[in-house]
Amino acid sequence: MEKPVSLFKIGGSIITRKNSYRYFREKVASRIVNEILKFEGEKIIVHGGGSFGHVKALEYGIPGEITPDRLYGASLVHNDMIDLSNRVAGLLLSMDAKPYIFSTSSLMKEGTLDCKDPVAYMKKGLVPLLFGDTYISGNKVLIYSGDKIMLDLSKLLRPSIVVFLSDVDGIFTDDPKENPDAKLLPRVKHSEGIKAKGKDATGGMKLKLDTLLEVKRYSNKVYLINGKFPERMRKTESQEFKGTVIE
Ligand code: ATP
Ligand code: IP8
Repeated sequence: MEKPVSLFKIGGSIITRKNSYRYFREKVASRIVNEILKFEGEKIIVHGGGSFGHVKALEYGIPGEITPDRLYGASLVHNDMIDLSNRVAGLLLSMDAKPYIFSTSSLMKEGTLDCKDPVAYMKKGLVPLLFGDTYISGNKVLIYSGDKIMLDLSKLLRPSIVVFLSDVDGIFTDDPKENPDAKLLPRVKHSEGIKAKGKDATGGMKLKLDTLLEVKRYSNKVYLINGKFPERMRKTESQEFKGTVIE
């Protein structure tokens, strides 16, 4: 019998302080991975960039055409992302899980992410750990976001549950950090009427919402949950669940 597969994206906004370059929130990350490990069956964890990815990507104008300066930026961001991944992997190891980091840029084959190896390693009992990353394609320096990785994995694995963790309670009618009147949407079916400006190097919440809606085509259970309260991941079926269900 096939084991259930769960996919998790730990948003960079929750495990880092997004505006302070390379600030890792170790305690929050630790609580998140601890909750993730309570899920039965096979799992893959993806994490985003936060201040390990977006600060320097924006500073060096990534994505963009190859220039010596931008190549330096790509190298720097890639290295910082490996550092962030190592920190997450360290937490998983300390909890006796078996993380296995795959560098996204090394899995890129002509613009497509080759997920064969991460899936094969998952089937052996390891916990593949992937991350949003810079990569080079043709004459461009590009970014493959953690959200896109989640979509690729969802298409391939048809997971029983897909959880995106971020630093907000879910999807709101508008950015809750900028608009105090924004209302939390417990269910979202389409992006119409939702204001979501993208202000990081990969489009922020705007692109995330489109990706979440696409992920929903490959999994019955797709959620956006606040990573400050990771125990909410186990309450998705209960009345008191707080977060957004993608329908
Ligand atoms: P990263 O991209 O670094 O991995 P992440 O995946 O956690 O981070 P972001 O791309 O930073 O997520 O998106 C989350 C942010 O989106 C929130 O901090 C919030 O301020 C902003 N946002 C904008 N519009 C909305 C909205 N309509 N509902 C909820 N959050 C929104
Ligand atoms: O944070 C992009 O991944 P995301 C990470 O999931 C980088 O959008 C390298 C900026």
